[in-house]
Amino acid sequence: MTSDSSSPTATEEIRLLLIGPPKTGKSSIANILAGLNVFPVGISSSVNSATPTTQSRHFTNKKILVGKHLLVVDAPPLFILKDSTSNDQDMRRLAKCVALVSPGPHAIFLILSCDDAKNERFDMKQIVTTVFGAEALDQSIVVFSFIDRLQQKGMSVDDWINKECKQQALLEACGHRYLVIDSSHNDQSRHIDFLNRSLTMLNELWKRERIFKSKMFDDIEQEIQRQEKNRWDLFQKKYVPNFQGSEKAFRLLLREHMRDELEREPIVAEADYLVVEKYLQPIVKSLLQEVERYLEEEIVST
Ligand SMILES: Nc1nc2c(ncn2[C@@H]2O[C@H](COP(=O)(O)OP(=O)(O)OP(=O)(O)O)[C@@H](O)[C@H]2O)c(=O)[nH]1
Ligand SMILES: [Mg+2]
Repeated sequence: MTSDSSSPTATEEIRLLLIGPPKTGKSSIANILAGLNVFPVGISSSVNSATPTTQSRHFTNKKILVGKHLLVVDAPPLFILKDSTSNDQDMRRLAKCVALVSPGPHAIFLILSCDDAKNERFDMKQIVTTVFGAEALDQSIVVFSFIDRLQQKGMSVDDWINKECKQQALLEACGHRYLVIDSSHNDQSRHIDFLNRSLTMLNELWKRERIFKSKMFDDIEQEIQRQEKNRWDLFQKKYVPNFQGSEKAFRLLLREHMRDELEREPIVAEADYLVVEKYLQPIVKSLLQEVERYLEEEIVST
């Protein structure tokens, strides 16, 4: 949740949202992009876990790009919606991530494991379209994790993608943008190639100056701006005297504080939640149908 304090004069940010099925390495990859261990790894995000809703969901890396911040938002797994009692909490977690990445992500990392046949049974293309709209795929990058498992089987990544991977429709819809990683370790020096490729792709998407525009993001952004306005005087008094950058840089700083509050203060999350709830209700319902379909297939195939 905390952000590092260097480079206060950046005026731009790239907002990146990480999504995918459970246990595909989302938080591990978020940590690699953050350059720090800020996202809990290996801790279940399910509703049964002790502190699922208090997990950090965002971090701003200010050192990885010149003149730009990289906001990393680690969404909860999209398919933990196993029963109707979990809906409310799951929606709240999704709502928080929508608010954290407002006014909309420049890019989505869609994280899938090379080692999990279950991934292939979900229609990922349909799921992204359901949650964010079809245009989101234009800004999505597929990330295949667990490539170490392929190496253990003696299979090259290229062979797996060309011959075994069932996500060809998704890859095509994402303009064949994909990355591969063994995210089981967080040694940045061993991820230089992944980081370079990620930043090149993220910059390309950012340069298009296009973020997802949907009614849900428009409404949540309006609500956040309303809350920012309420805090404007207070923030000016608190931060302007020591602030060296432009007004644009100051607005970025203000949003950073808003995001920190959003993670900390349930009351802010509540107001934002009410705004996105009406959009998320049908989305969660539709995801539930997908999970049910998957569970039925699972039973049939076992
Ligand atoms: N072998 C291997 N293990 C990995 C890889 N990436 C992550 N892991 C391990 O898989 C487990 C889950 O990783 P997380 O990063 O917590 O996965 P997640 O997608 O955030 O999990 P949820 O938030 O619960 O859905 C941890 O034990 C990681 O160390 C990988 O590329 N290869
Ligand atoms: Mg996680």
